[in-house]
Amino acid sequence: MVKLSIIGTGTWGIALANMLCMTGHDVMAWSALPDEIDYIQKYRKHPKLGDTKILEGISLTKELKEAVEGRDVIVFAVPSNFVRSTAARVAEFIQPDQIIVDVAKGIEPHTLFTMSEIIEEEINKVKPFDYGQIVALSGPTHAEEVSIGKPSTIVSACVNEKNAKTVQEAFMAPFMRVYTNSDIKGVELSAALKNIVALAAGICHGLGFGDNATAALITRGVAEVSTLGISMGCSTHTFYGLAGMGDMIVTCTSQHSRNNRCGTYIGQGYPVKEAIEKVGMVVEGINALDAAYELSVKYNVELPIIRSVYDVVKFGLSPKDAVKKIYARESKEELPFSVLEAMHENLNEPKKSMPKIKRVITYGTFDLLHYGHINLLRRAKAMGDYLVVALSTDEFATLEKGKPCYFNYEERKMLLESMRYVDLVIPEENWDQKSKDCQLYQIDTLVMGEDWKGKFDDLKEEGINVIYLPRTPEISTSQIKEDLHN
Ligand code: C2G
Repeated sequence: MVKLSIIGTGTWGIALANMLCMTGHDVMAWSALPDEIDYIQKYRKHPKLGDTKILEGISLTKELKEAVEGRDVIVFAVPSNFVRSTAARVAEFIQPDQIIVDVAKGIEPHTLFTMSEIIEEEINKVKPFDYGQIVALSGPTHAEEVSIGKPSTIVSACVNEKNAKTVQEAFMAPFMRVYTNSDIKGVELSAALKNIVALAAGICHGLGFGDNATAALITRGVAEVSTLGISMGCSTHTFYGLAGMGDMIVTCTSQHSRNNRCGTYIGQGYPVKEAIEKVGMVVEGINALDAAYELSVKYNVELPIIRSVYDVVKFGLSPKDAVKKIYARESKEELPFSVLEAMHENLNEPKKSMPKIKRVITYGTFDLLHYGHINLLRRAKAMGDYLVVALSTDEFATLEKGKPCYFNYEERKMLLESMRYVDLVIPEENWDQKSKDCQLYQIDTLVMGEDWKGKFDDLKEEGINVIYLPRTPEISTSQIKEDLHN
């Protein structure tokens, strides 16, 4: 039995409270609105959950201190734009061993923080709180269905596998299957951006379009979100999983979805403000638009569907014209989305207003990583925006270079990937792969220490900028080995 508190008694908070109570956990609910607590205390119902009974076993409180202290898990079920203020208030009472579960779906404008990043930042202003204590719980789960025990699935995402599993066990139920995923960034990005695609689906619905349009939006919507997510270092699989594709389907095809309903009103011709009022609840897709647009600029990724919704909502573009604009785009391949294709797609159409990403590559063994290597990598990164490091495999280093490594390839790769200068590590298996690599990774500049001066000038004929940088004197891996040996 786990002691959980639900912070925020909206439809989703209450649906989860009911489920957790039903499976035998100790559940307490808190709201920032005291009269919401009074209403629930009196009627044991939620005004927006029909006649679903709120179980007696759920205790209620108006004191945040009581809702946090002594609880194992604190569930943030407030709207995304209240996550920061709520985290700031919770920070005073939270303990380092407690787990915070966020179920709000959104991305903060300007900071571009996900919900878990906001929570981490706010609490760490007051006391040390590890990011691994924060779990994102997200998936294809309409509150209306969960609150009446209809079979559902959801993802428990956290960088700390143990905490992801703790939350997984707590939220498993006869009608709820929970899956863990370590890619919390991808899960939260999907959760926020699918709401915008759902607005688009509603707009098409409002324009009288059919299932073909919905299917197109779901498929291309997932492709857009995954392109952006992969460029941000997330895992492809997340976007084609429950928190990505799953949530996209359930939100784009269901009238339970506020974003879908709001989009439908907009498609029918209602002004945006009126459409939101008619839904009468928070429309997270609207709140996520600024951040989505800023992310597409920051990562130089084109998001046609999301951008169209942005133009309709922010600039008053008519839904019909938005559809015309999308259909007038030049024809394209349906690329299987990976980082390379994503970048390649952007390279094909360098944006007028967006600078082309400059890509740099360098090669090395990088064994016993030392500050001479770091100096090289820092200067190489400064030559562009994206640094690929081709790392000598164990075989190549031993057999071809006669330099057996102390750390093996995986260890040397992990060290390099932990560095903020390095964006991608690929294997260097032979001396002759440089030309192919430069083509494959759209490289503009190859950088090497000057001990290689002149060795790679042939690449200049292929339009590659070849730069040799001064080595850092007095330090080398062989020197380290010698000193240690003596
Ligand atoms: N380097 C440096 N200063 C040092 C030591 C190394 O600038 N004191 C640079 C090297 O010039 C090289 C990079 O750091 O550009 C990686 O060094 P090594 O791991 O020794 O790489 P190396 O064995 O030279 O392999 O195909 C090219 C080879 O893979 C390069």
